Amino acid sequence: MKYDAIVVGAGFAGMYMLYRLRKAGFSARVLETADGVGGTWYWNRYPGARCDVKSIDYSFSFDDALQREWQWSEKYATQPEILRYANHVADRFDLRKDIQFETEVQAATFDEARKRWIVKTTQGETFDAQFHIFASGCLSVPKAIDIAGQKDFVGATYHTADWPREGVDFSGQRVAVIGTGSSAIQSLPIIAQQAKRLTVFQRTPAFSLPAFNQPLTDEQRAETQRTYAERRAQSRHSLFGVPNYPMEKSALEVDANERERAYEEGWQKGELVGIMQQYHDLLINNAANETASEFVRNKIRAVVKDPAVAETLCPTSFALGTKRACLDTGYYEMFNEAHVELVDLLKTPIEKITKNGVQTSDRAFEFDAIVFATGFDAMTGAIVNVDVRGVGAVQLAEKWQAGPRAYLGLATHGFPNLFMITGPGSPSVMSNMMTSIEQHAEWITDCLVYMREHGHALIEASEAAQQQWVTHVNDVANMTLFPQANSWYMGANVPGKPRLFMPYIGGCGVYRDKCDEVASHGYEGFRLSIESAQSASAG
Ligand code: FAD
Ligand code: N01
Repeated sequence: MKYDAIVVGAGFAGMYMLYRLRKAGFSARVLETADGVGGTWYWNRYPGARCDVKSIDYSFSFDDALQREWQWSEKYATQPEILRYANHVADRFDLRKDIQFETEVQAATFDEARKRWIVKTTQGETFDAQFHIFASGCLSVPKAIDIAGQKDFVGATYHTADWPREGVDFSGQRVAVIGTGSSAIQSLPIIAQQAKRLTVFQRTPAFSLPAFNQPLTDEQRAETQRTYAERRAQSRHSLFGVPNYPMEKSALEVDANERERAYEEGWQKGELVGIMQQYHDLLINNAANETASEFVRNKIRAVVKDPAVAETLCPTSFALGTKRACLDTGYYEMFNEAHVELVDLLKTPIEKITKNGVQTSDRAFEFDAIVFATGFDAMTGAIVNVDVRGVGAVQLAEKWQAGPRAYLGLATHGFPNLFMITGPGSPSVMSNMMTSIEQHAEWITDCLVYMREHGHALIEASEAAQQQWVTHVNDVANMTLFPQANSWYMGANVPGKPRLFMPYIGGCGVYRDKCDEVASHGYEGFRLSIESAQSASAG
């Protein structure tokens, strides 16, 4: 079957990519493993799953009517509400007719003679397309569980990123949760309400801030509608894809009382950027950051009644914000409940999972259920999972063995006519992903239109431009505290994965300007060729 473009994935990125391609007159097929749209929000159905960017920002901005007709019910929408939104978008723009569900892309090979991508699925189908576009997600491949004995356990096991559709009732059960990242921190307080006994296995404590989630009032909704255009414009030109707060001062140029007042104001906002955008040097200066980190630690100490448990929950091995912070509702309060226990794996590591539970270096635990909240093979996992072969049949996974290399995070040398949405080297996971997804899908579509108008059949990132961009991405990261943390941004959560800071931290606005400049200079840094490709015709 021939198309202009094959798009891998029907999350928000794949859906919007399809919308733009169709609007520009390209034929496209979206291939999706799941049996529905929504990506992240299709798979992550664990109790308590919500967005941590305000719903009014974590939504599409491209269609004013869509923006006006969809009313979010809460400051941070739940997973079911976001999944309903994804389905609404699919229906509203009649996207499903070009999405093929229950279809997993297994291999994509660039046919050099025909200048086309041959895409094969696990189900045995083959597609033929001029362009191959990854919209396969940055957090869509759960990290392989690296704890021995998982198969020996006779009770039930769950992964937060592959949660049963029908939900799970933990009432009366002895439950273990392994991991204390965002997925765990959102789900634990709800699991605690059901479980007879809950044991939290923590290796590295996370910084978590209160969401202060609440229903949106009619007045708030009206205000959002009144200011939406301006708000969206600010987001597009911001640091993190949401409107910036002004950051005029250094944390070190004010006295402790003023800092305390500023951090408290940031804390009360109930937002990831609330504290981090009080001062301009919190992500670049360890001493400045330490003032904010200690503020949050003191908040933990004030809530958790047992001082030893509180200290165990206080992160000290990385700076606030350099591993993705979490937003919670009642996480630290939960540790004051008698049936909740915290196990510090830094003191007593897990040796293995046993028939009846978990064996640490000093104790055997028995459980009815184990929840793995152990995270993802982030940013590159879904791309290298596909056997992608470019010029000279070189495999992308092999080429990226020492870490991903991409020009603007959009394309990679040696793989012509292949694009990535929110790929490594773009703001991606450092931003409100909706802002970044829209920007990439629009840029890619404009590029394809340009190629069509100028008779170009091929586009490929040049090695020199890619090298320059990769160096710039690293240079900017190295100006910050991010590389000091063992985070999934660095690939540090997956054993054997190369360590380098994968997203671009220069800011969404700066990055957008760079992408626009590249386009306005005739796609500078890309090699465009007029060699003819076989024309695509659907069917
Ligand atoms: P995804 O939503 O991950 O969709 C990718 C799709 O590709 C999936 O459906 C997958 O099945 C499919 N796919 C992958 N490989 C293949 C293949 N080989 N063949 C066929 N199909 C394939 N970001 C924010 O900005 N704000 C938030 O509040 C936020 N909350 C999050 C909460 C959770 C629990 C998680 C895990 C992530 C969150 N994120 C958040 C990040 C989130 O992933 C993005 O916001 C966004 O949903 C990504 O959309 P996407 O379409 O790029 O990828
Ligand atoms: O995954 P994580 P996540 N033994 O990697 C631990 C987005 N998201 O699914 O840090 C013991 O953050 C690991 O410990 P350590 C958001 O971008 C958003 O929670 O490696 N423990 C860590 O504690 C987020 O950042 C929301 O020492 C092991 C945890 O498991 C990203 O997705 C909600 C272990 C994994 O934490 C990923 O979040 C959910 C082992 N062998 C997700 N292996 C929102 O709130 C891993 N761990 C919107």
